[in-house]
Amino acid sequence: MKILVSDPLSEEGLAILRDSGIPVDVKPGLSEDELCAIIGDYDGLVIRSGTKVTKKVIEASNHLRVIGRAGVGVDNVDIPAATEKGVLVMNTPSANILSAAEHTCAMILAAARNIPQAHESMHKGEWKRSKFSGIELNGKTLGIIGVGRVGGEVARRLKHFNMSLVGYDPFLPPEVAADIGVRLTTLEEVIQVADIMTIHTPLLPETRNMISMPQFKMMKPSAILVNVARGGIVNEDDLYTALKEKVIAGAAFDVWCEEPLCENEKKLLELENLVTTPHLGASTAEAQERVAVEIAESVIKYLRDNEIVNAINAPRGKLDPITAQYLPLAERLGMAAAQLNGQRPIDNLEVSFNGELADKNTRMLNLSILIGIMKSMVGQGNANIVNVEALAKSKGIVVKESKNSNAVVYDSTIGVRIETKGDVFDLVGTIVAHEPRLVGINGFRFEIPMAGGMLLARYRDTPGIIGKVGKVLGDNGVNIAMMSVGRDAPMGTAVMALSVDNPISADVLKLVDEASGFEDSKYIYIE
Ligand code: 9EZ
Repeated sequence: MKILVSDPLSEEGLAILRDSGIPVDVKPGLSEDELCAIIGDYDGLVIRSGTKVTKKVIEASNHLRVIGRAGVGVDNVDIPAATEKGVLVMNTPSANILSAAEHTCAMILAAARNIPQAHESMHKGEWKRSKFSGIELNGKTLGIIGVGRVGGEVARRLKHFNMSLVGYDPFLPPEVAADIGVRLTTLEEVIQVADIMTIHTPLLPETRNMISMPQFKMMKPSAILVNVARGGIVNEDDLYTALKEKVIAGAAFDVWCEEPLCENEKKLLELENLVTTPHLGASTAEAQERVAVEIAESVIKYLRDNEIVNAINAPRGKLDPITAQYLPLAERLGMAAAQLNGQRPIDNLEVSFNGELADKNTRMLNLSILIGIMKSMVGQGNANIVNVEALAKSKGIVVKESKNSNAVVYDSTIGVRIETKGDVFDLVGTIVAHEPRLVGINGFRFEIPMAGGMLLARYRDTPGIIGKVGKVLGDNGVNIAMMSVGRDAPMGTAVMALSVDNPISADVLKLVDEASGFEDSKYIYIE
């Protein structure tokens, strides 16, 4: 296993990578072709904003498992290409929060007191005091659009300048807003009442151009608009007009649609009521150290323990501990069902969650079942949490899920039923003593560990069968670890499940079938 760091990364982050024991190469400044030429050697890639991880780079990789971006924005990574290839993309969404909040405060004060303009004038040898007279924050209203982690920290800080805080956020619980002293109201009211209006939303289809001319016209003519969030939330042509025509008094911007600015955006720099910085929100010693440390820790966790934190292209959220226990079972049931089915196309896939699992979020369990199924199909060995949904879809596999809170016998069971032309494999599994076990197939009940080699067979229940099976396997060097049988009635149809320590070849399986009268036997192997 090997990690490539292809952008400058703070020493504290590099130290964590090196301390993991995984070899680390630091090679900043590679061209796309140079990166393509070496990426095949690496399992992890750590970047900041400099490295462009294009589709070409991702396709040139062969055992790359994770791309870690030290920072927030991942526009330098081709996420769909990474997802298709099963490469996890991680970032560090929280490491910049305080730097972004402090920069927002700095920009607000800079704009309120005309500090950059006065500074520039001083440097020209001037002494102009009335021209740069400003406004106090004391007693003014701060409008916060997006009262998330950054917006909340801005609120906490500017409260101490004796500002009144109003905010708009469709996701913030009212009690959290009350706790930080923000009065939540409509977007329209925030726009109308703010003396200073600051934006802290992501850039999304619904927030792009959220502030355009109609909103500028609703703002106070004395208002100052601040954007340290993302370029594009404010329409830049309308910003130009609003500042030029004094529809609002001023603006302070750290972020732009195109960075560095394109020719069309440069007209904004002629406006004397605009204060601006070149995307410096996260540019502090502390934030850069924090992003490096956080990404190093997350990348190592994933490479070493498969634990996913802050992923862009995998399910997010904390996994409930009971659900987590059942993940290996889910994957093994998928593997077993797919191996029994062979390489035939799957016409129908039904999964069921019974007992206490029925009340859980089962998304990760469904994905694990799919991973098990896909991994058992030829050429799909790279199926993982990142790409399995897309892979399954490409094979026309759609999961039909059912849930039933009333479990019998076990606390919880998972059912995986695969239907193929004329055949059904309906497996039921559970966890006993922390161990995944198969407890049923096509209505027959038994109990056998799901690990390693397994022999499953249907036969007529008659005396002596178990002995015959044992003898043939023993004669052929196959050691039986465990056996369990189930049947519909004495002397009826029976099912035998064996756990074996040695692989059973097709030839040996044929001998077993002949000796015991097995009607339908299958050897499968659970990794
Ligand atoms: C906040 C938002 C949109 C917003 C959207 C999302 C976290 N977040 N915040 C304020 N996904 C409009 C106004």
